[in-house]
Amino acid sequence: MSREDIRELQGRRLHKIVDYVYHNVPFYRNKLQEMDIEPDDIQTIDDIVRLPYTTKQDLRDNYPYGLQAAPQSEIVRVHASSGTTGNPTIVGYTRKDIGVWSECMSRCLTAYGITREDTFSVAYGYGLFTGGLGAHYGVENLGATVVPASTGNTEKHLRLIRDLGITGIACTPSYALHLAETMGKLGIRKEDIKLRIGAFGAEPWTEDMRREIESRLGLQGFNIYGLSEIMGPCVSYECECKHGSHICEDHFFPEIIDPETLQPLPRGQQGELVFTTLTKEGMPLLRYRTRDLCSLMEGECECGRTAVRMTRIVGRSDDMLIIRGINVFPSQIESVILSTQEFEPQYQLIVDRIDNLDRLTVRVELRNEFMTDLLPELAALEHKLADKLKSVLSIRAKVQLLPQGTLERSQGKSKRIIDNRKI
Ligand code: DLL
Repeated sequence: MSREDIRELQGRRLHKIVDYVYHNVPFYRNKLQEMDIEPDDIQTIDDIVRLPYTTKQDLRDNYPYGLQAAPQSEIVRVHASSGTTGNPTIVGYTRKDIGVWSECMSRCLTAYGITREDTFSVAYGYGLFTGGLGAHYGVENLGATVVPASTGNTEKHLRLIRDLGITGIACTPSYALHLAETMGKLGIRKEDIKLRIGAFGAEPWTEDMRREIESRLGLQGFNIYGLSEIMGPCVSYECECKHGSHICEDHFFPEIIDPETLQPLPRGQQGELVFTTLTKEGMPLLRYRTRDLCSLMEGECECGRTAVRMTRIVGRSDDMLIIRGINVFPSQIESVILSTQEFEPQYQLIVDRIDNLDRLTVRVELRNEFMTDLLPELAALEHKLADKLKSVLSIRAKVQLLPQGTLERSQGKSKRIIDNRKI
């Protein structure tokens, strides 16, 4: 489509979605009424700047279904992503939403060069996380053969990659490196496998990592970006030019804003990425602040696609960490520690990458009255905290107990996070 036609389509869809949320989501109706905006005031895509922002806090305040627009009888699936406190963010999808998602995911796969002839392994986690099922439906919709490998069980997965002649794979970039390493241990060479295309995302990665993965697995690696609040994987994807990721902007309208002033920034400037869902029925969102920092790219892409491109994510405007593809907020760890009487509210989080897998170590001070010389008792305490953290974060952390008063007390902002990964 020409840029003009895209903008015209976006304007029409924006008007429709504003009208839809106005009549179906009290949260938005109240906000729009407070701002004195009627759905008919929004006619073109340029009018978007008049609309209110939506934040993760809004989703939390309206947990679980407060922002849902469709009646529950129309919701065919829910996914969830981690919140900054105990409450996850719940996202409901209608059948049409699942159709749009699958279609956009198939678009990504087609851009990478996947066809019906391919056998494609989905090695994102299946479950509440959107990675597994999101990619799965896209592969099926395209008509390629899907192998729902999910995460874990790396050796079995590698044997399947070899024995089934799997040609495409979707997983986090760090898991791709882990696969390469495990291949070495099993004595499988890259000449023994047929992988040719990888769809890597769910966490930040660099050009250096791309080169490393490509050379070790013998494939072409492409970026895939997305977030559960907006849909899941498929919001943007790289084409063969591997120069920025095309946004499915007929469904997800992007803006870049200054995270401090909340003012929209001109094309090309780096800031916080904001999305408005233009067609979603289950939980449509107006101007959702992703907290991801990047910029939108000027100009046409050599591949011929006219959809706007975004650069890689260069950081976050909050303190969220992505560990093994799972979003972790330090505040979640803090509230677990604070709810356990044995520990001081003094902790430090250390993230390392060992054998290409992320490791989280939580260093925490044990209160004097609980200090003991008995190693089994200390080990039991470490286990207890690690179990509690696992139930909240869905990943296992190594807990390291310290005597009370060990960690440096800071005057200003405390340095609680040490991220040793080079990404
Ligand atoms: O990570 C969806 C997804 C699954 C995307 C599989 C790609 C592949 P969430 O768990 O809600 O959803 O996490 C969303 O992950 O706001 C970014 O901070 C980060 N993220 C996702 N993809 C990329 C990427 C899924 N390609 C959050 N590069 C987002 C950098 C990414 N960061």
